[in-house]
Parts: sequence; C-alpha cells; structure tokens
Amino acid sequence: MHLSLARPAKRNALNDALIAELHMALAGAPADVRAIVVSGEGEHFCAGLDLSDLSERSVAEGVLHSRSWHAAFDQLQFGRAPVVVALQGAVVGGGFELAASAHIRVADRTAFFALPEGQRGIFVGGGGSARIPRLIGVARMSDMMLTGRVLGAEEALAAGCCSYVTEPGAALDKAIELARRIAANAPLSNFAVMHALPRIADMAQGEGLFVESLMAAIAQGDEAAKQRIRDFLDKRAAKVERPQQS
Ligand code: 1HE
Repeated sequence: MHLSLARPAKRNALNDALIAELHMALAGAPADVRAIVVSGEGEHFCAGLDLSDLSERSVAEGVLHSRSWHAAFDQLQFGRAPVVVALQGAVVGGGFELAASAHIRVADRTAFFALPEGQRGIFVGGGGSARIPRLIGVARMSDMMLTGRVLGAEEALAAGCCSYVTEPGAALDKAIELARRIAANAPLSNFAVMHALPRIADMAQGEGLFVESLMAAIAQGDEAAKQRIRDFLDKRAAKVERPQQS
C-alpha cells in the first residue's frame, strides 16, 4: 500500500484534515496489506505542523491536538504492516516526527532534517520527544532544537535519522524495493519486529528476555516458520549473501 502526502503547494504541511486522513487511511488498511510506503509529493517531504492552524487554541485544545497526532502516528508505528518512508527536501518538525514513527527511513540527497520548534516558540507535539531520541539520542535532538541545527542527508544518515541515502529522486523507488522485501517475510516475523521489538527495548532486561522467549516460541510455532526453515535445509531458500563491495 502506498500513501502520499498531497499538499505540495504548502510543502505537505500537516493540518488537522491531513492528520485525520492519514490516521483513517492507516487504520483502514486492508487486512492483507504486507508493507506500507509513505511519501510526500513535490520537492519536500513535509514542512511539519501547518503553522496557519496554530492560531487561537486553548491549553486543553492544544493537548487534544497533540494527542490526535499521537493517535495517528501510533497507528503508523503499531498498525497492520511495517512502514517505509521516502524522504526528500524538508523533513522538518512534525514531518520528522512522522518519519520517526516509520520503521525504515529512506532519504534522497536533497533531504534535510530540522526541528525548528525552538525558533517558533513551541515544542514537539507529534511524539518527537519520545521517538527521535531513540533514533539519534537526547544530545543531538537537544542541539537541533536549541540551535536550529539542520542536518543534510549524509549527516542525517550518520546520526541515525535515516537508514538509507539515495541519489536525488530515487528515494521512493528504493522505499518500494524495501517494502517488497519486507512483504516477502513471514507475517508473524514482521509482526514481532513491529510490535514486540520496540516494547522489549523499553523493558528492563529480565522482563525483555522473557517476552523475547515468548515471542520467539510463538513465531517458531507458526507453519510459515517451519516451511521456511525446511526450504533452507532442503536448499530451496536463498543464502545470506555478502554485501557488494562499493
Ligand atoms: C507552510 C508551512 C508550514 C510552508 N505551515 N504553511 N515548520 C516549519 O517551521 C517549516 C516552515 N517552512 C519552511 O521553512 C519552508 O516552507 C520549507 C523549507 C519547508 C520549504 O521552503 P520553500 O521555499 O520550498 O517553500 P515556501 O515558499 O517557504 O512555502 C511555500 C508555501 O507553503 C508558502 O505558502 P504561500 O501561500 O505563500 O505559497 C508557505 O507559507 C507554506 N508553508 N511550510 C504553513 N509549516 C505537532 S507539533 C509539530 C511542530 C512543528 O512541526 S514546528 C515546525 C513547523
């Protein structure tokens, strides 16, 4: 399944309607969807919160607004299938928060990552303070928010903002290629990576190891695992290959 942010004239800035549509599209994903690609139309992935939406919100309305982003991005992270996001140009503020909710981030060389909330007098509200430090650490996120530091694609790769960098214009193709690979995995393995792995990583080690054992036993018991292991032993499955030297 492919979802695209389609407000290029506003650099795909996220207003209430777009957040609601994203949430509904993810929640309504067909039961047989195996991988999801999210991209943005135009030269920029996403300019973050639509600042013209911010105007006169009470404190309580502000909390509810942020919670609506949390619900949408939780649906992205903990939905039916892994999400690969294709990034170009601005990956800024709420756009970075959206990208941080995905399972894999592919950026092209035009991508730049920033958290201008500090300059705008606001704070992250789309889950960024919970998710972005898990990618790049509290120190780097603090630097980006306090000083307005902008990371280019290569710097972002080294920092952990994204996992792949492509030539300009090639991020979507690469994201689709990765999504096809994900879709070929056993669904229960993908489920474990999406739903068990981040929770185990948040647990104390003892509890985490126990939940890992449960998840491993559940996955192994599935017919798909038994079949795949038989295929390997019968030399019908691909070997693990060395990466190609560049
Ligand atoms: C917008 C927005 C927006 C563009 N809200 N309208 N986000 C920011 O602080 C980023 C603000 N945007 C930018 O810095 C730039 O627009 C970009 C670097 C993303 C793109 O630059 P550029 O030169 O390609 O486009 P532009 O001419 O600045 O913008 C084109 C139009 O989009 C223009 O409107 P127009 O009617 O004059 O054509 C802009 O006003 C509009 N536009 N970005 C509203 N963000 C849950 S908390 C999350 C908190 C945050 O996300 S804070 C970060 C907010």
